[in-house]
Amino acid sequence: MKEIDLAYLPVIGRGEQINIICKMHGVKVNYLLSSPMGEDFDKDKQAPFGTIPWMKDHANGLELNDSMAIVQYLVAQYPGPLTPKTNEHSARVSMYWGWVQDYYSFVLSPFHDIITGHNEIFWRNLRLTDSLADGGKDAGITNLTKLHKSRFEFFEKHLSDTGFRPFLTGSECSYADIFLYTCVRAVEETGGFGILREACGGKPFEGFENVSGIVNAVGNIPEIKSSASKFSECPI
Ligand SMILES: N[C@@H](CCC(=O)N[C@@H](CS)C(=O)NCC(=O)O)C(=O)O
Repeated sequence: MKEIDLAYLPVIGRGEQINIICKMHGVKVNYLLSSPMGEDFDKDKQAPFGTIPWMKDHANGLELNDSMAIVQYLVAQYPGPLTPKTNEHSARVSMYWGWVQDYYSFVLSPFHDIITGHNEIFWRNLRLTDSLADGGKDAGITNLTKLHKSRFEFFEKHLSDTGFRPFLTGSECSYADIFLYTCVRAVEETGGFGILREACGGKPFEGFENVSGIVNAVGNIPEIKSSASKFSECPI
Protein backbone atom coordinates (compact mmCIF):
# COMPACT_ATOMS: atom_id res chain seq x y z
CA MET A 1 0.00 0.00 0.00
CA LYS A 2 1.57 3.27 -1.15
CA GLU A 3 -0.47 5.82 0.77
CA ILE A 4 0.35 8.70 3.11
CA ASP A 5 -1.47 11.35 5.12
CA LEU A 6 0.12 14.71 4.37
CA ALA A 7 -0.75 17.78 6.43
CA TYR A 8 -0.10 21.18 4.91
CA LEU A 9 -1.85 24.38 3.84
CA PRO A 10 -3.90 25.32 0.76
CA VAL A 11 -0.85 27.09 -0.73
CA ILE A 12 2.17 26.06 -2.87
CA GLY A 13 4.74 26.55 -0.10
CA ARG A 14 6.57 23.44 1.05
CA GLY A 15 3.67 21.10 0.24
CA GLU A 16 3.22 21.10 -3.52
CA GLN A 17 6.62 19.52 -4.24
CA ILE A 18 5.64 16.59 -1.99
CA ASN A 19 2.33 16.21 -3.88
CA ILE A 20 4.22 16.16 -7.20
CA ILE A 21 6.85 13.70 -5.96
CA CYS A 22 4.08 11.36 -4.72
CA LYS A 23 2.29 11.63 -8.06
CA MET A 24 5.48 10.70 -9.95
CA HIS A 25 6.14 7.74 -7.62
CA GLY A 26 2.56 6.44 -7.49
CA VAL A 27 2.00 7.26 -3.80
CA LYS A 28 -1.58 8.19 -2.86
CA VAL A 29 -1.85 11.35 -0.76
CA ASN A 30 -4.64 12.13 1.70
CA TYR A 31 -4.11 15.89 1.87
CA LEU A 32 -5.07 17.26 5.28
CA LEU A 33 -5.58 21.00 5.55
CA SER A 34 -3.80 22.21 8.65
CA SER A 35 -4.39 25.06 11.06
CA PRO A 36 -4.24 28.03 10.69
CA MET A 37 -5.81 27.56 7.21
CA GLY A 38 -7.82 24.36 7.69
CA GLU A 39 -9.40 22.08 10.27
CA ASP A 40 -8.26 18.58 9.29
CA PHE A 41 -5.04 18.83 11.31
CA ASP A 42 -3.90 20.98 14.24
CA LYS A 43 -0.18 21.58 13.70
CA ASP A 44 0.35 22.87 17.23
CA LYS A 45 -1.14 19.73 18.78
CA GLN A 46 -0.47 16.98 16.22
CA ALA A 47 2.90 17.88 14.68
CA PRO A 48 5.74 17.30 17.14
CA PHE A 49 7.65 20.40 16.01
CA GLY A 50 4.51 22.55 15.57
CA THR A 51 5.30 22.98 11.86
CA ILE A 52 4.08 21.55 8.59
CA PRO A 53 4.51 19.62 6.34
CA TRP A 54 3.90 16.52 8.44
CA MET A 55 3.29 13.03 7.06
CA LYS A 56 2.28 9.57 8.19
CA ASP A 57 2.92 6.48 6.06
CA HIS A 58 -0.07 4.10 6.19
CA ALA A 59 2.15 1.10 5.47
CA ASN A 60 4.27 1.31 8.62
CA GLY A 61 2.95 4.19 10.73
CA LEU A 62 6.12 6.27 10.28
CA GLU A 63 5.51 9.94 11.09
CA LEU A 64 7.88 12.64 9.80
CA ASN A 65 7.82 16.37 10.52
CA ASP A 66 10.34 17.87 8.10
CA SER A 67 9.97 18.35 4.36
CA MET A 68 13.47 17.15 3.46
CA ALA A 69 13.11 14.03 5.61
CA ILE A 70 9.69 13.37 4.04
CA VAL A 71 10.96 13.66 0.49
CA GLN A 72 14.14 11.67 1.02
CA TYR A 73 12.13 8.94 2.75
CA LEU A 74 9.52 8.75 -0.02
CA VAL A 75 11.98 8.49 -2.92
CA ALA A 76 13.97 5.81 -1.06
CA GLN A 77 10.99 3.81 0.23
CA TYR A 78 8.96 4.00 -2.99
CA PRO A 79 11.55 4.04 -5.80
CA GLY A 80 10.70 5.82 -9.03
CA PRO A 81 12.09 8.37 -11.49
CA LEU A 82 13.25 10.76 -8.74
CA THR A 83 15.23 8.21 -6.74
CA PRO A 84 18.96 9.10 -6.86
CA LYS A 85 20.98 6.46 -8.70
CA THR A 86 24.29 6.64 -6.79
CA ASN A 87 25.64 8.01 -3.55
CA GLU A 88 27.34 10.85 -5.44
CA HIS A 89 24.13 11.73 -7.27
CA SER A 90 22.25 11.59 -3.97
CA ALA A 91 24.71 14.05 -2.36
CA ARG A 92 24.41 16.51 -5.24
CA VAL A 93 20.62 16.37 -5.12
CA SER A 94 20.66 16.98 -1.33
CA MET A 95 22.91 20.00 -1.85
CA TYR A 96 20.56 21.52 -4.44
CA TRP A 97 17.58 20.77 -2.22
CA GLY A 98 19.42 22.63 0.55
CA TRP A 99 19.96 25.63 -1.73
CA VAL A 100 16.25 25.81 -2.54
CA GLN A 101 15.29 25.26 1.11
CA ASP A 102 17.49 28.21 2.16
CA TYR A 103 16.03 30.39 -0.60
CA TYR A 104 12.58 29.41 0.64
CA SER A 105 13.41 30.09 4.30
CA PHE A 106 15.28 33.37 3.85
CA VAL A 107 13.39 34.91 0.93
CA LEU A 108 9.99 33.33 0.23
CA SER A 109 8.96 32.70 3.82
CA PRO A 110 9.59 36.31 4.98
CA PHE A 111 7.69 37.44 1.86
CA HIS A 112 4.79 35.22 3.01
CA ASP A 113 4.74 37.19 6.26
CA ILE A 114 4.53 40.48 4.35
CA ILE A 115 1.89 39.17 1.93
CA THR A 116 -0.31 37.72 4.66
CA GLY A 117 0.12 40.80 6.86
CA HIS A 118 1.95 39.08 9.69
CA ASN A 119 4.49 41.84 10.00
CA GLU A 120 5.08 41.66 13.71
CA ILE A 121 8.49 40.30 14.68
CA PHE A 122 8.48 36.81 16.22
CA TRP A 123 4.99 35.83 15.11
CA ARG A 124 5.64 32.24 14.04
CA ASN A 125 6.83 30.11 16.91
CA LEU A 126 8.92 33.13 17.90
CA ARG A 127 10.70 33.00 14.56
CA LEU A 128 12.51 36.11 13.37
CA THR A 129 11.14 38.05 10.48
CA ASP A 130 14.10 40.37 10.85
CA SER A 131 13.94 41.87 7.38
CA LEU A 132 10.94 43.79 8.72
CA ALA A 133 12.52 44.81 11.99
CA ASP A 134 13.90 48.11 10.77
CA GLY A 135 12.11 50.13 8.12
CA GLY A 136 8.79 48.29 7.87
CA LYS A 137 7.20 46.73 4.84
CA ASP A 138 8.91 48.81 2.13
CA ALA A 139 12.39 48.17 3.52
CA GLY A 140 11.46 44.49 3.92
CA ILE A 141 10.47 44.21 0.25
CA THR A 142 13.61 46.06 -0.90
CA ASN A 143 15.91 43.90 1.24
CA LEU A 144 14.26 40.63 0.28
CA THR A 145 14.27 41.54 -3.42
CA LYS A 146 18.00 42.21 -3.15
CA LEU A 147 18.48 38.85 -1.46
CA HIS A 148 16.33 37.10 -4.08
CA LYS A 149 18.54 38.50 -6.85
CA SER A 150 21.85 37.81 -5.15
CA ARG A 151 20.93 34.22 -4.28
CA PHE A 152 19.93 33.53 -7.88
CA GLU A 153 23.01 35.27 -9.29
CA PHE A 154 25.23 32.80 -7.41
CA PHE A 155 23.04 29.88 -8.40
CA GLU A 156 22.87 30.87 -12.07
CA LYS A 157 26.65 31.24 -12.26
CA HIS A 158 27.11 27.85 -10.65
CA LEU A 159 24.70 26.29 -13.16
CA SER A 160 26.63 27.87 -16.04
CA ASP A 161 29.85 26.44 -14.60
CA THR A 162 28.50 22.90 -14.22
CA GLY A 163 26.80 22.82 -17.62
CA PHE A 164 24.50 19.97 -16.53
CA ARG A 165 21.26 19.97 -18.51
CA PRO A 166 18.32 19.77 -18.86
CA PHE A 167 18.05 19.23 -15.08
CA LEU A 168 20.21 20.27 -12.10
CA THR A 169 22.32 17.11 -12.14
CA GLY A 170 22.06 16.20 -15.82
CA SER A 171 19.63 14.04 -17.74
CA GLU A 172 17.58 12.84 -14.74
CA CYS A 173 15.07 15.07 -12.99
CA SER A 174 15.56 15.06 -9.20
CA TYR A 175 13.40 16.00 -6.21
CA ALA A 176 15.52 19.18 -5.92
CA ASP A 177 14.48 20.17 -9.48
CA ILE A 178 10.87 19.76 -8.39
CA PHE A 179 11.34 22.07 -5.39
CA LEU A 180 13.14 24.64 -7.57
CA TYR A 181 10.21 24.45 -10.00
CA THR A 182 7.53 24.96 -7.32
CA CYS A 183 9.38 27.95 -5.81
CA VAL A 184 10.05 29.66 -9.15
CA ARG A 185 6.49 29.15 -10.41
CA ALA A 186 5.07 30.37 -7.07
CA VAL A 187 7.01 33.61 -7.52
CA GLU A 188 6.01 33.89 -11.19
CA GLU A 189 2.34 33.02 -10.90
CA THR A 190 0.73 33.21 -7.46
CA GLY A 191 -1.27 36.35 -6.63
CA GLY A 192 0.62 37.13 -3.43
CA PHE A 193 4.05 37.19 -5.05
CA GLY A 194 2.91 40.06 -7.28
CA ILE A 195 4.86 42.29 -4.87
CA LEU A 196 8.15 40.56 -5.70
CA ARG A 197 7.34 40.54 -9.41
CA GLU A 198 6.58 44.25 -9.24
CA ALA A 199 9.81 44.93 -7.33
CA CYS A 200 11.66 43.17 -10.19
CA GLY A 201 9.95 45.16 -12.96
CA GLY A 202 7.68 42.21 -13.79
CA LYS A 203 10.57 39.81 -14.52
CA PRO A 204 11.83 38.19 -11.29
CA PHE A 205 14.04 35.67 -13.14
CA GLU A 206 15.33 37.91 -15.93
CA GLY A 207 18.92 36.96 -16.77
CA PHE A 208 18.65 33.59 -15.06
CA GLU A 209 18.41 31.55 -18.27
CA ASN A 210 19.81 28.35 -16.81
CA VAL A 211 17.32 28.44 -13.95
CA SER A 212 14.44 29.14 -16.33
CA GLY A 213 15.56 26.36 -18.68
CA ILE A 214 15.57 23.81 -15.85
CA VAL A 215 12.20 24.99 -14.54
CA ASN A 216 10.69 24.77 -18.04
CA ALA A 217 12.07 21.24 -18.45
CA VAL A 218 10.43 20.23 -15.15
CA GLY A 219 7.17 21.88 -16.22
CA ASN A 220 7.11 19.73 -19.36
CA ILE A 221 7.00 16.45 -17.41
CA PRO A 222 3.47 15.12 -18.08
CA GLU A 223 2.45 14.52 -14.43
CA ILE A 224 3.58 18.07 -13.63
CA LYS A 225 2.08 19.77 -16.68
CA SER A 226 -1.37 18.49 -15.76
CA SER A 227 -1.41 20.30 -12.39
CA ALA A 228 0.28 23.53 -13.53
CA SER A 229 -2.88 25.63 -13.07
CA LYS A 230 -2.52 25.33 -9.29
CA PHE A 231 0.08 28.11 -9.21
CA SER A 232 -2.20 30.83 -10.52
CA GLU A 233 -5.03 29.57 -8.28
CA CYS A 234 -3.05 29.67 -5.01
CA PRO A 235 -2.55 32.87 -3.00
CA ILE A 236 1.15 32.15 -2.27
N1 LIG B 1 12.49 22.76 8.02
C1 LIG B 1 11.07 22.60 8.11
C2 LIG B 1 10.39 23.95 8.18
C3 LIG B 1 8.89 23.81 8.34
C4 LIG B 1 8.18 25.15 8.41
O1 LIG B 1 8.74 26.17 8.85
N2 LIG B 1 6.93 25.15 7.96
C5 LIG B 1 6.13 26.36 8.00
C6 LIG B 1 5.16 26.37 6.83
S1 LIG B 1 6.03 26.30 5.28
C7 LIG B 1 5.32 26.38 9.27
O2 LIG B 1 4.91 25.36 9.76
N3 LIG B 1 5.07 27.59 9.77
C8 LIG B 1 4.21 27.78 10.90
C9 LIG B 1 4.95 28.01 12.17
O3 LIG B 1 6.19 28.06 12.17
O4 LIG B 1 4.26 28.15 13.19
C10 LIG B 1 10.60 21.81 6.88
O5 LIG B 1 11.19 21.98 5.82
O6 LIG B 1 9.64 21.03 7.01
